Amino acid sequence: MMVLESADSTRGCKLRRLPVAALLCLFIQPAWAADVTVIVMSQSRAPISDAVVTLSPTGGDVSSGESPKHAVMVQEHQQFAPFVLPIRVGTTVEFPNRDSFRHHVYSFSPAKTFELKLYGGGETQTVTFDVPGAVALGCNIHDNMLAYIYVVETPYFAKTSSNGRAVIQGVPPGNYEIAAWHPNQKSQPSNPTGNFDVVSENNVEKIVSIEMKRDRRPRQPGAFDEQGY
Ligand SMILES: [Cu+2]
Repeated sequence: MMVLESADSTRGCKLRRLPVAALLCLFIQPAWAADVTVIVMSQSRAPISDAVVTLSPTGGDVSSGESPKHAVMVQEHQQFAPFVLPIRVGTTVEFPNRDSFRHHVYSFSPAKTFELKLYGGGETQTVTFDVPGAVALGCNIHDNMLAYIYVVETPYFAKTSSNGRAVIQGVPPGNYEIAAWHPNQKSQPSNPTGNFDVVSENNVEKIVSIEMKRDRRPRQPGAFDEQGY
């Protein structure tokens, strides 16, 4: 009796102890995909959090792949959260105001110029982002409020956590260009940092270095101009 024990050939099939089901798995097995971990570091080798990592298929076909159609940028405690929100083109972002006072959210960025005029606590406004690029957010009432929405075309993207690591799951076989973006990096927009192949379902780990400005989050009016958005 043949029982398929290979992790390679039974990936995604939970009925590996049944030979008939195992054979069936050979025919209905979905295409494999790999998880790609990208570590983003500064020029001084410090891990960079809140960096957006993208994998763009060589040839530019970004039409396939699933990604969320909705995302949330909260206003709470007189701050935006998260500080950086990566989304795919076409995503609608909700802007719930969870404070007891009003906010007036706006952006002058070319990728999305918009204004959500004064709205109070408990209210939510929505904006759909159709153009790739960095969108710097501010509030007309509270100058300290600052956040970024980074709109990407590819379905393969993730944001680094505090240890500088981002995991992009379910990357199908192919050749990809890696890019990393951070609002405080020296050159804007993001610079592609090279290509690599996903040739097996073995997970891949890559290290990307980006040159950062001084470690600061601009809190003054006019800071957007300095950022070049
Ligand atoms: Cu505000």
